[in-house]
Amino acid sequence: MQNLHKRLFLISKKGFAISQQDATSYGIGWKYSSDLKDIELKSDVYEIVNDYPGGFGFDLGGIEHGNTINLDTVPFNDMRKLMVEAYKNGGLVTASWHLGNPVTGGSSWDTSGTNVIPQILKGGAFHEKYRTWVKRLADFLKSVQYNNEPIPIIFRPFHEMNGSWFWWGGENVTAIDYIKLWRETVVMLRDEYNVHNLLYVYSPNKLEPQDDYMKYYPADAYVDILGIDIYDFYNTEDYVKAIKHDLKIVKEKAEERKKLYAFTETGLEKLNTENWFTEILYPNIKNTGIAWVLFWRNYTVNHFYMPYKTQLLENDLIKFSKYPETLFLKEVQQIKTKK
Ligand code: BMA
Repeated sequence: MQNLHKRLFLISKKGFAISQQDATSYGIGWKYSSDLKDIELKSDVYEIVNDYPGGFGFDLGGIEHGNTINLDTVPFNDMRKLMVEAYKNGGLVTASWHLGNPVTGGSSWDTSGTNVIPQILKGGAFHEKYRTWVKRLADFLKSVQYNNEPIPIIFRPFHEMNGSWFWWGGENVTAIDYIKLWRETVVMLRDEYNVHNLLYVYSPNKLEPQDDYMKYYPADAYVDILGIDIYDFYNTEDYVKAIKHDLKIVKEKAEERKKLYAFTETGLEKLNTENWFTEILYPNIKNTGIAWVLFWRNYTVNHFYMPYKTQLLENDLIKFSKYPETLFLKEVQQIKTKK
């Protein structure tokens, strides 16, 4: 883990790793298949810039149920291979966890079960169930191995907790309960289930005027990296303002603690704004000190965040990829620590 941490530090000094959720799992018009022998890893980004993203995001939602595929239909067996490939090739591996609601049995977005957290913490009626869920998560995380060692993974659970769309956030919880859930989960993973291949990321959503970035912060001992998720909802002014304002706070809070920080999710769905990468995003993230920026997934022509061949921003992505700070895989893999 120290090695990954050092690499992230070195990356943040050079620029930021351009990353994408499910970059190699699927894209527009294709899906990874383990049946195809010797298939080169595919990625929409690769088709355009002749290089893979420097970071690869995955989502573990569904592992808690013992499912064989995640909530976005990626088989966990494929995910494991793709994570190992990413690591072998010198890329970063990040994982979010859109876990279900343990009390109602619904999804992450099911906020109908009131006060879920106290019921799954120690002493709660659903605690044993939650323990089983964390055990399944732990088993998977430990099973992602290269040379018989679990690979280092940047883990970003319970994200966007300042919003109220997930059962673990906003109006559905108290900050105290959220913090307890985070800490209990970390302790369970680390001390009970022996998971030692994670760096933990705290990642609120874009700050609303009343929001305090630190409100749900579980404490320095339970967090390795600070982050934030901000999307452009076709409101450039608002997006740019939020990036400037929020990243400044993230940077400040991280630097006070000597921690790394990142732009943990962003994007413009359908990429319908000319020169979005070079003119809107880049000027606002250059020189900020973030270690990576993660674009969301390329699922369908109505839900994608990186250009694919012939898409409007194809050339803009090429231009963006040539900037010194935008680190794709070939650059990220050169950044090594001395052993
Ligand atoms: C959301 C959307 C959903 C998806 C979820 C988890 O932002 O992309 O379609 O299920 O992330 O990946």
